[in-house]
Amino acid sequence: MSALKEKLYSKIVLKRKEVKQLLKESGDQKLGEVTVAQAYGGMRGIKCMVWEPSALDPNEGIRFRGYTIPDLRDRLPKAKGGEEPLPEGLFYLLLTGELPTDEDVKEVDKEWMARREIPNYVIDTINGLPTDTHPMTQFSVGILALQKNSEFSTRYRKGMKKKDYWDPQYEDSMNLLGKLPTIAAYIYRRSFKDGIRIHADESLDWAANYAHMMGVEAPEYKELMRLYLTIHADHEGGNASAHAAHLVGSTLSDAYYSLASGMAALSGPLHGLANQEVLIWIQRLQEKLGGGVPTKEQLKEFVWETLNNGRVIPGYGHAVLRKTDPRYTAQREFALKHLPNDDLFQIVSMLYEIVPDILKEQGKAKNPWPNVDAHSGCLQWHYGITEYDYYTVMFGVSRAIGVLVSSIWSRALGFPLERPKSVTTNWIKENISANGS
Ligand code: CMX
Repeated sequence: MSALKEKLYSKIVLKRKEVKQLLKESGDQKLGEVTVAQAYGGMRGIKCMVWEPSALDPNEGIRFRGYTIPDLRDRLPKAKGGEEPLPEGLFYLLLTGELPTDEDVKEVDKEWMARREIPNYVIDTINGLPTDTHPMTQFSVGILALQKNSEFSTRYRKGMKKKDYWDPQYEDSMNLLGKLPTIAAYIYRRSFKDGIRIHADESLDWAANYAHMMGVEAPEYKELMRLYLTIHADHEGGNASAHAAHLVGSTLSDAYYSLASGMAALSGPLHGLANQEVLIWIQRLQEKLGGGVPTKEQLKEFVWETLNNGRVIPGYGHAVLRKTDPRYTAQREFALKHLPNDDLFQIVSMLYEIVPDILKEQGKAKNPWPNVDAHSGCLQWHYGITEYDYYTVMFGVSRAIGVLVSSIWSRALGFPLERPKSVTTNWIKENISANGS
C-alpha cells in the first residue's frame, strides 16, 4: 500500500468512529427546515448532504479543508521556480485533511504519471466522434469508455465487503486523475490542432504536463494551469456537477459513471459552460463595435441590452456566494501580474466595475458579483487558447479532483443510496396551510 493510501486508511478509521458517535448522539437533531419556496426553487440552502473536502461560505467563498484560496496559494507546494500552488498538493489536502510536504506532492505526481496511459480503444472511441462534437461530449465519452477497467465494478462483481468499498474507489479515482489530462489534451489536439498526440513529459508536474500535451510550452501558461486546476477543484457538494456525481455514485455506480454524470452537469451554461459563454458574449460586443476595447458607456449599454433581452450576464451571480468569488480574485491577481495590458483583461476589468451596479439596479440577481467563470476565459485567450468551446474541459479536469475525493470518502463512510422525497403541487396544497396558519 502506498504511503498516501495508508495515511488515508488511518484517517478513515478515525472518521468512521467520529461519525458513528455523532449519529448516536445527535442523529435526531434537525439541520434546518425546508420551505415550499425551496422545494420549487432548486433546493437552495437545504442542508441534506455531507461533503468532507470543502465548504462554501456565502461571503468568504470556498475553504478547502478549512484553508482559503489565498492561504493555499501561499502554503501549498510549488513547482521549482513557480509561484502558483500545485493541484496535486490540493488533492492531497482534500483527501487527507493535511497540508502536504514537497515529498508528498512528488509521490502523488509519480502515481498519476504512472497511471497516465489510456488504452487505444479509448482513443478509437473518441475518434469515432466528428471533430466538431463539443469537447465536453468527447470528454464524457472518453471517461465512460474507461469504465470497462473499473476496479470497483470488477471487485463488486466478485463480492466485496462494504467496509472495503473505499479501496477500489481510490484506485479508480487515482487512475482517472492520472488519465484525465491525457484524454483532455488529446481532445484539444484533435478538435483544434493537427490531431497528433503529444506524449507526456515525465519531468513535468501534472498541470504543466497537461499544458505540454495540449502543445502549449510557455512557462507562464504552465503557471496559469497550476492555478486554474487548483482553484476549480471543488466547491462543496451542492453544486450541480458535484451533486450529480454524488447522486450517481450513491447507487454504487463506479467512479467513471459518476464522474461522467458530473461532467454532463458541468456542461450547462448556468454552471461550467458559463466560462465559454463569457467569451462568446464579449466577442459579440466586440464584433458589434468593430473590435478593440469598448468605452464604459458602450459596455453599460450592452449589459442592459442583454438583460432587456431576457438573458443572464454570464459569469455573474451565484446560487450561494454573495460577494466576489475568491476564485475570480485569484485569477485577477494573476492577470494584474502577468498581463495587465491585455485588451480582454481590460474589458473583464471594466465589466467588474459596471456589472454589479447594473445588476443591483435591475434588482433580480441575489448576487451581483462575478464568479469564477467571469475571468477564466480571458486568461486562456491571452496564452493562445482561443477555442473557448474547450474551456469547460479544463474546468472538468480540475473538478474531478474534488468530486473523486468526495466519492472515496462517501464509500469509506458507507453513505447509502441517495433518495430524497418529492411531492406534487396537489400534495403541497392539501398538506401545507397558507402562512402556516
Ligand atoms: N444576469 C442576469 N440575471 C441574473 C443573473 C445574471 N448574472 N444571476 C441571476 N439572475 C436572475 C436569475 O435568472 C433569476 O431571474 P428570474 O427570477 O427571472 O428567474 C433571479 O436573478 C434570481 O436568481 P438568483 O437567486 O440570484 O440566482 P440563482 O441561484 O437562481 O442562479 C446562477 C445562480 C449562477 C445560475 C445565476 O446567477 C446565473 O444564471 N448566472 C449567470 C451564469 C453563470 O455565470 N453561471 C456560472 C456559475 C458558477 C459556476 O457554477 O460555474
